[in-house]
Amino acid sequence: MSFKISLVNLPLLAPFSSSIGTEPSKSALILKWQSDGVRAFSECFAPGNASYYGLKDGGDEEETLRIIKNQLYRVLMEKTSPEEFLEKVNKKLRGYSAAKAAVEMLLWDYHAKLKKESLSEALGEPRGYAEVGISLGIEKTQEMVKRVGEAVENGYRRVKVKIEKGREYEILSSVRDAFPNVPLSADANCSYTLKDLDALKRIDGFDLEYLEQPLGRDDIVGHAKLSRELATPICLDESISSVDRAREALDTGAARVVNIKPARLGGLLNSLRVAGIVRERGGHSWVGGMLETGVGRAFNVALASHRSIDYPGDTSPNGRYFSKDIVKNPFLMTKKDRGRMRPNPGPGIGVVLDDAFLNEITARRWEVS
Ligand code: OSB
Ligand code: MG
Repeated sequence: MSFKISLVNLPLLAPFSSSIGTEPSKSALILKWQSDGVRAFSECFAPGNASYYGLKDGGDEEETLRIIKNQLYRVLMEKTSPEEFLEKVNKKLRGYSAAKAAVEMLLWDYHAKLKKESLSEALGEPRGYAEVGISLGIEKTQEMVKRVGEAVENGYRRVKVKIEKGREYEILSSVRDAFPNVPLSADANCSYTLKDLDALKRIDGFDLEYLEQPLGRDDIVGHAKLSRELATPICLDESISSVDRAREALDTGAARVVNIKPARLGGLLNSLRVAGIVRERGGHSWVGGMLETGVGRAFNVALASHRSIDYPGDTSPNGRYFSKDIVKNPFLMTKKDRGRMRPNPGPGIGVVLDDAFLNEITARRWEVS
């Protein structure tokens, strides 16, 4: 049995900007667990800038590592189901969703590999493919229009553009003028308040699929009010910090659409629970992303292939983010795939790690015993 964790820093093809800030590169913890002849992998969101991602429940990198090594690893070694794992760790530990998610996903990969099935089979209700959208970071308006055009050309099923306060009308009107029919959404990453209602009403006529997370992450009541004022459906991302919060968002009318991120929800089981709740209530869900490396991306694509998830996600192929990734079998999407991507055939997440490259970009490493 061995358990290794690497902190990696992977250069992005281009810096990624939102209303909160700019990411020059992607950092993540890669978890490698070997047991019973199985090599399981997962990715933990490295929380240097956790508040940006609406994951401010887990401290910094050191604290995340400490939690994984001192608390979660002990429960992992019991090799329980993901469900039992969550029950056990939630009794003793609040928050730390990203750390819990990373260890929970190791268990999914481990059990699927033991049974020699793919992760998407292990999750159940496999559709066989994920529908793929793209998330475009904040750009100068002309550059944004150009990038939307490239995304349409590449067959993406939905284009999401990041907006920021004061530039929402300019960005969206320019994109809509150039592409009147593209399925379009806008992500504000919490940058508005209800005082900005007039500005938000001005973009209500652009026929967006949804407006993602306009208000603060704790403002469920505000989003419910805003939903009553706008024809555009509200999608929540940062606000969806738990299964209960997702139910509250649907039942109060704060959201009709939910962005599901395993790292924010404590893993795949909770992600599926949220998707189920949304489906029962007639809402829509999709799998978001946080610029994951090839390891986290394989989990996201498998999840996005679950039948309960009905909208295209932010699960673009690896090459949209990185010139070289830490896996040898990146996802590809050519024009003839028309915005669909198959999950890996497995076993488990089915990625082949590029150990030499992983080594090259590893800033720190730990071996847990
Ligand atoms: O708000 O959905 C978001 C990236 C990092 C943090 C938050 C978000 C995003 C994205 C990019 O929109 C999604 C992706 O392509 O991985
Ligand atoms: Mg978002």
